Amino acid sequence: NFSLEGRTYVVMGVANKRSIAWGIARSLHEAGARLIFTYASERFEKPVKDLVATLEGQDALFYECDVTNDEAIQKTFGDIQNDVGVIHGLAHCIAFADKEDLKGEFVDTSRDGFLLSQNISAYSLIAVSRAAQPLMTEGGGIVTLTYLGGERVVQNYNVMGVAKASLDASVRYLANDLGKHNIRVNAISAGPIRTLAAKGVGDFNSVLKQIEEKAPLRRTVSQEEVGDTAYYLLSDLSRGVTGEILHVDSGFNILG
Ligand code: 0WD
Repeated sequence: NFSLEGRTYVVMGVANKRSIAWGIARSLHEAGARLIFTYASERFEKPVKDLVATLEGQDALFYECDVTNDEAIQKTFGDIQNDVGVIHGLAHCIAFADKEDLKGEFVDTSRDGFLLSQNISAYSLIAVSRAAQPLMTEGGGIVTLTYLGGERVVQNYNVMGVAKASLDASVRYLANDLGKHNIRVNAISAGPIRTLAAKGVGDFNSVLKQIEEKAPLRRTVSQEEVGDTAYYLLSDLSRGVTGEILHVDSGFNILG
């Protein structure tokens, strides 16, 4: 029985209905999970609540959590602990880089731009994993979202590629630390999907077109497909899997 009935998952990073986090939320909801949503600032409170209201029978909870702020992270997970006690997993769907650093040459990356992208896109996974661990007393799963640009050079992805490389390595070290608590840590390497965050990447349309022309499946992937893979990684279906980077990209990564 791989239902998520009776389980609670934190979903971080729903900005709007196109967000990958929203695809994950819907898959977990359909599997019967109770959901907790966090958003970066008050600005997202109403849009996220309005979206979640469309999930039938979902008794969700909401918290503001800016992942650049350690106190905010502590407070959020402290509040979650008071309100629900145990959680069974977490989906970290958060990244940010300055638009200026997502075009032109990587060699021009500024120190501030580099540190900002590392802070929000990679360090945040470490910080939220540490805060979530005490609430995951029954074991569980942590999933983050990465991209091929962390493994090889993808035009314009630049500073975010290096942040994703750092995120991928963090997944392995976290998996090693948290395994003894029966907590598994994995990443989904998603193919390009049109979202708010993707808008910041220079010439994103040609990235999508390349997938349609060359990927083994000759099509791009959807938020739902990433969502169902997150369901797999957060459920007992994947109970032997940790420290893994699973590509949901129509097979594009296998091409030379
Ligand atoms: O093609 C794509 N779209 C791909 C995205 C391909 C492969 C991976 N990804 C990754 C992204 O790099 C990111 O890690 O998926 C993750 C989710 O990105 P998305 O769904 O493409 O983009 P978007 O809908 O813009 O969500 C990004 C979230 C937003 O959610 P909230 O509700 O929190 O606003 O990241 C959030 C951003 O605001 N975010 C932050 N959240 C908390 N604290 C922060 C912050 N400081 N900064 C950005």
